[in-house]
Amino acid sequence: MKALEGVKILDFTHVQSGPTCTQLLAWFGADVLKVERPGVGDATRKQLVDVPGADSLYFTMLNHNKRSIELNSKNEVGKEVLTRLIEECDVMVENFAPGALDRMGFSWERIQEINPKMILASIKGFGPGKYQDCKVYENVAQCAGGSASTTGFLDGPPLVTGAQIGDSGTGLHLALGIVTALFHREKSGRGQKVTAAMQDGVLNLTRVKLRDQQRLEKGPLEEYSQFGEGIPFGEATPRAGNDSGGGQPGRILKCKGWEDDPNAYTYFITQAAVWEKVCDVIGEPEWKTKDGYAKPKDRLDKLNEIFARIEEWTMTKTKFEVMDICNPLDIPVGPILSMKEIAEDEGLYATGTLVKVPHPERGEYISVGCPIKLSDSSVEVERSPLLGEHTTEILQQVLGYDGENLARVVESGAVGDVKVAAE
Ligand code: CAO
Repeated sequence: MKALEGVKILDFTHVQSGPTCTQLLAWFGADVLKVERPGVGDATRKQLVDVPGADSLYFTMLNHNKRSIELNSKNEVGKEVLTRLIEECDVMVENFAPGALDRMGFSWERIQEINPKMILASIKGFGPGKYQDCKVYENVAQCAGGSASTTGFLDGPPLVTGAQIGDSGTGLHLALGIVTALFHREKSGRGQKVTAAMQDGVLNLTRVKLRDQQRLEKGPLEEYSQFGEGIPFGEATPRAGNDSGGGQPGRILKCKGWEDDPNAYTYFITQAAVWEKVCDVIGEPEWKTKDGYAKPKDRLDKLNEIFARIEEWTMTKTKFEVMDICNPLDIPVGPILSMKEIAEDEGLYATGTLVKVPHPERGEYISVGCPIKLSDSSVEVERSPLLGEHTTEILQQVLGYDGENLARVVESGAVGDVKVAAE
């Protein structure tokens, strides 16, 4: 039995943030019913198309293990079907623009009337306040959540990261809110509203930079490279390049082959506890005891010289050789892996972190499996549904529409172009 077996999710999500949340719940065993506009569906189905006529990777990689029902929630019969879905489901998840659900006629008050045990989970760009009505996308959240202003190099502009911390990050936050509310419902017997704002999610993931903002008010941030370089601090947490966030000096350094390979680099941390081993490995054993080098604080104004010397050594090794040499010595290093290298890593397939998924329209594709492993609730990644693939099945099996009633719903056009076999 899967951990969330028996939990029904009314999945009204689209694009990335909401779908990542409901995909996780589906992987843990919930029955996720994805509601999509008839004939159109989630906009990502047709975004960044690589196989003409087939659902895009953008869609397929975010919507595994779900069932799809086409439903126009703005016409009368559609509203009736949606009401039945709210009655039958435990959780409703949505990431529409602010106010869209109210405009559809399904306010939180109305949803509670229909099903007092319902948990309504929503992602919005901002929480209550001056920006609450804004539509928000990934990079807007990264900028508003403090990530962009603290990412990049001191002499360059703010940078957004490749990791989708605004969308997928907020989806993760919402998933935790949902299972917490389900746990609470076991005791209280009531549903509740769960909201996660993308700005808040990004800020939560960037909290060490708010830590530094407050430390900055008491004096310069001594572990930042700019301190050792004698560059004065401004009023706000600065961009710190590739400095490590935990206070131990770290940099990205070139490795053998860097001239031709844009990813022939390693991360290298001169962790204080293993400084002596670092000195031995790079061939500077005298730095272990030398004045100005032996103590972490004394090294801060020499980090450029020290890392230049370490880089002289890393440039004689591949990033994997650096890992093989340093790892047994507890010197923290990490190869910069390209997406190509990751996609070819057999070890990640063995753990289910990467999966190959067959698809009737596009053939086999690679996806990221469930990154969270439960020993008693295994995950089998199933392909994403075609648009409306389960419309009849959901109307009949989940909602109990049959015979004339089913024909009435289908003929109304509320559920798209569905063919119902004569009884
Ligand atoms: N039947 C009928 N109408 C439907 C429907 C259905 N099954 N599904 C959606 N609609 C309607 C909505 O009700 C809405 O109508 P109104 O504008 O009349 O209220 C309309 O479709 C458009 O929905 P939307 O405003 O949510 O979509 P958008 O493409 O204009 O905006 C987005 C997209 C993501 C910016 C917006 O949804 C948003 O801000 N969401 C919250 C934040 C978020 O999740 N952002 C991350 C997105 S991933 O980068």
